[in-house]
This record gives sequence, structure tokens and C-alpha cells, in this order.
Amino acid sequence: MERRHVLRSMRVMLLAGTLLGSSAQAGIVINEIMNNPAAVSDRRGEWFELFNTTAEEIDLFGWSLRDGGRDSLGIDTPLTIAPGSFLVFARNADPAQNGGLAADYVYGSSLVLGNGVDELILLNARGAVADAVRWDNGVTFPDASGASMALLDPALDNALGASWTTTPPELVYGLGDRGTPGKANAPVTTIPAPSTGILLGIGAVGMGAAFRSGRRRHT
Ligand SMILES: [Ca+2]
Ligand SMILES: [Ca+2]
Ligand SMILES: [Ca+2]
Ligand SMILES: [Ca+2]
Repeated sequence: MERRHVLRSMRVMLLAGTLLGSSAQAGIVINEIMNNPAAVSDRRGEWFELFNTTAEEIDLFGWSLRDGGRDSLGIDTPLTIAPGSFLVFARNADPAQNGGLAADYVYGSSLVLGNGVDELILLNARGAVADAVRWDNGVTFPDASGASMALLDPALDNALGASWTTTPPELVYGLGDRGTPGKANAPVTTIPAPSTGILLGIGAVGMGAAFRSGRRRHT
């Protein structure tokens, strides 16, 4: 029995690894993660957000969430997510205790969102990995206290740290932690690409000049 459990965990990790290596991004997406709240304890204030990128309503009944270790949550009630909309999964249901957010689904202590390295793996009703994120204690992913990790755009590959940002100071909820539970993340001004990111870092002034002269040409 225990061996079976271990094998199953390994299988999930392998599936997640396969998905983490791909760039496919569709369906239900893990869109925002508050793994380290500051206004309240992590025990009360952790949450994450799913986003439906499809044009169809999807019922998450029978889906599950887990990490690479022992965390495991089965969704055992009908839970529909409308096209282009969000669902907030929270550790605690009570806005007076959880930092002031409204939860769509409460998971209690089934899942713990580690502040260092941890994973969130979403499996569909057939047990196939629908989405997976593994954050890395700040190596490539955001690593803030009191601010969520927010996917810059649901279309980006959320397995990559560069696709995420720390929710900016102007976007607070409830008691003052930074996040957008149940709403679109911080508006995307630029989609970062590694090469242009370096270019911007090296020659912001030159790029600004190029942009200005380009604008003159086009107007
Ligand atoms: Ca945590
Ligand atoms: Ca904390
Ligand atoms: Ca965990
Ligand atoms: Ca959000």
C-alpha cells in the first residue's frame, strides 16, 4: 500500500516534470499564488487562484491538486469555473481571519504553500496533469512576503519564473497584503522575453531614443 502510494507520487512528479518542460499553456491555469502572506499567518492566509482560458464552462468536480510531496486535495463537490473567470482556493474561509479575501473553495490544511521551494500540481478528473507550477525560493520565481506571485499573462508558460511577477504595491486586498484574488492580475505592459529584457537592461537610454525617433517616423 505504502509502496503504491510512493509509486503514485513518483508518477505525478514525472508527469509534472514533463509538463514543466513544455510550453503549452491552455485550459485551466494556475494564475496567482499567495504562498507567503504577511498580514495574517500563513496558516490562515495562504491562497491561490485558477483561471479558465477556454471558451467553455468547466466543472472541476473530480479534479485534484497536490504537490511533489504529501499535500493532496480532491475536489469532491461541483465547482464550475466560467470562461475567462477566476476561482480562489483559500486555506481559510473567513475574511476576518484570512487577510480579507472571498474564497470560492476552502481546502484547510490539505495543501501548504511553502515559502521556499514547493509545487502546485493540478490534475484533471482523469488524473492527467492539467497545469503545474514549481517555485524555487527566488532563484527565478518571485519570492516576496506579503505579496502574491502573479502570472504576467495567462497565455505565458507558467512553469517559467520569468512569466511571473510580484504583485505591485498598488494592488492590495483586505488587510493590506498585495494580491488580486478573483480578479485579473496586474495589467501587462510588456511581455518579457529574455533577449529584449537584457537589451533593455543594458541600453534603456538608447532604446528610448530609438523609440522616440521611431515614433516620429510613424506620425
Ligand atoms: Ca507559506
Ligand atoms: Ca508569512
Ligand atoms: Ca506544498
Ligand atoms: Ca488575480
